[in-house]
Amino acid sequence: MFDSDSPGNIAPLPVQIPVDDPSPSGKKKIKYRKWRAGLDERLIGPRPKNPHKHRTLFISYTHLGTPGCKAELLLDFLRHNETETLYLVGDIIDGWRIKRSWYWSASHNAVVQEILRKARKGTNVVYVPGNHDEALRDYTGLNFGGVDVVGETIHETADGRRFLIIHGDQFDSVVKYARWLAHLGDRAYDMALLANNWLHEIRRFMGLPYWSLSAYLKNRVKNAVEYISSYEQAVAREARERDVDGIICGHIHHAEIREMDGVLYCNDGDWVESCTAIAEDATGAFRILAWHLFSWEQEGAGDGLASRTVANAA
Ligand SMILES: [Mn+2]
Repeated sequence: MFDSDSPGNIAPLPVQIPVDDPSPSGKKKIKYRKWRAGLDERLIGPRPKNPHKHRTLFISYTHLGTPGCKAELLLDFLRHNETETLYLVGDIIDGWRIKRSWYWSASHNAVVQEILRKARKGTNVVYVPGNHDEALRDYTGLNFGGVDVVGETIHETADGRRFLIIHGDQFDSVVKYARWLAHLGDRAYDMALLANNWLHEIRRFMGLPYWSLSAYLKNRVKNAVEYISSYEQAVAREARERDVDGIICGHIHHAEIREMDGVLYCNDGDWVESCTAIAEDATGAFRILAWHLFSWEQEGAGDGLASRTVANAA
């Protein structure tokens, strides 16, 4: 009855419905090769047998989509550290950059895949957007591939303390009141890094020792230290007003765990320069983890977690 030769048969669909590839291995193999192109075998090979276990991990400022992102170190870190809950505390993907130029590589892809894998394997992944990925703030309350997007949230530690999880640009008057200025700063810093490379080449040609323009410029920012401390004070004030035990934020690329007037200020740093995260253990204690070296470079250097353990303060 459904014989294709029968009269009155309906015309074939104009679009070809894809059928299963008879030799999936071939195409998949090429796709897989493309996906892992340029990645070190050790980043995609067998998984570590004894990953570090945490109750909660907090990371921010990974800036996926920019060449500055230390995606390979981040991938190595994610593979070697398991957690019940993973908070992505903003600036995970750089949306400002997407508008100008887009940088994406196999390692950036692998980081996203690894985070989604964690979500699939039972990790509770919570994404708190920041100012660079502010477009995601329109999607709070939604869940993408097991990742919950929230505007801000409260995290309860193992020992019952309550922490406000927020990216932190809300406390930064520069970003809040003069966005163009922040954009300018972002671009100026890129230019400085680029100029730094040229300058280095010229100086080397002239037989002069290495001198970092970007480091020099950074040091010239007279109020940088003052800025950080006033930022921290603003965050701590907010914590007291909200009646929480502390705040965990990111935004200023400066990892810190510090008690400030009865509240605990925690900043999980960044994955552009310092490669840091904040970890909560089973007792509710926080510490800063630094993953400056790849796991295979860490042998003989302790457990690889160059960290500052912080007692259950506050
Ligand atoms: Mn930020």
